[in-house]
Amino acid sequence: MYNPIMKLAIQIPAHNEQDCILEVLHSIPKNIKNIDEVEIFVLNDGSTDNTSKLCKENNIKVIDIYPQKGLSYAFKLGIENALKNKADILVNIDGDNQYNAQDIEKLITPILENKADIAIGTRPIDKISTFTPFKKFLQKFGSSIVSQFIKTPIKDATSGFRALNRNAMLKLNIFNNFTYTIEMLIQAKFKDLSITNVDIKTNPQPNRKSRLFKNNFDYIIKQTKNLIRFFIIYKPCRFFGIFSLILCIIGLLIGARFLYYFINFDGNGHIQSLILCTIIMTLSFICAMLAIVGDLFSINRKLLEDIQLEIRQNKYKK
Ligand SMILES: Nc1nc2c(ncn2[C@@H]2O[C@H](COP(=O)(O)OP(=O)(O)O)[C@@H](O)[C@H]2O)c(=O)[nH]1
Ligand SMILES: [Mg+2]
Repeated sequence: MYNPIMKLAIQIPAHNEQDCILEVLHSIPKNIKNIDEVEIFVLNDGSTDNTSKLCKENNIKVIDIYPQKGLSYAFKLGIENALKNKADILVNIDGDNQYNAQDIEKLITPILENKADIAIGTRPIDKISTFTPFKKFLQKFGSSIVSQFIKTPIKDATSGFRALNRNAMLKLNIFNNFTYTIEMLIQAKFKDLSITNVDIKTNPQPNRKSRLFKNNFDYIIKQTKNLIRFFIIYKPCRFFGIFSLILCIIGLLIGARFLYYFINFDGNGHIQSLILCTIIMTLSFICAMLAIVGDLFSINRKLLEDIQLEIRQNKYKK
């Protein structure tokens, strides 16, 4: 049922995690069922504390990134590293010890059994005492928007505890420069990668400051910007098409108003309606053009992605 040699890569993105990183490293199980080889590496991104030093002292491989390039960049680098080292499965677990590493075995089971390409560790959000009710709401609301967007149930869209098989590693191509979590799910949908949710446990955490978001408001702004951007990138025709249609309807109504007065009241006045109608119809036309151009671009992107996949498959042959 399983491949003879199964290699698991475990990557830990870390930015100033000297207080937690060793705890994470020590909690990773030594033996994992159906896994023959494990490679652990820390993606130390621009840390100004002793994160890198502590890991090296404990004989853990560290990929140092200086200056800081952000979580998405580190994640992408981790995928390249895992592919280069011929890993069959890649697990990402955060360096803040939020996730219980004992669940790695549970997380990778659907991947080992070929039931999914990507497994997302679902936190028991309601039970996390350090999350305020508003943060809990935001997490759930965010996941429901992503689920609707990709028409796949995702219980914890921003979880940093997730596993990918080789197929997903080869196909994913994260390009935003902030966080990979939501983009990865959206790309998975458009690249026919299957996703499953796996319930996992979290560790009790001190009330630490997030390395990614300043506060809830910052979280909302950044994630909303990201979602709009993904909508434009992955569904340009629908995004600009909706705008074009709305503007067209408004323009037609204003135009009809002008015509009504023009025909019934000797054609005097209401020239402002005509000007407004022209402006709105022009904007509608521009949006329609953007929808078409965006659609052509996305076809182009798909072709480039096919080429990239073939290059990667050759470069990282097992
Ligand atoms: N490589 C890299 N990792 C980061 C960066 N910012 C945060 N991280 C790591 O990403 C993980 C998630 O960050 P965290 O602060 O726990 O975010 P939160 O759980 O959303 O509050 C942790 O392991 C951080 O150390 C960054 O800029 N680069
Ligand atoms: Mg965290």
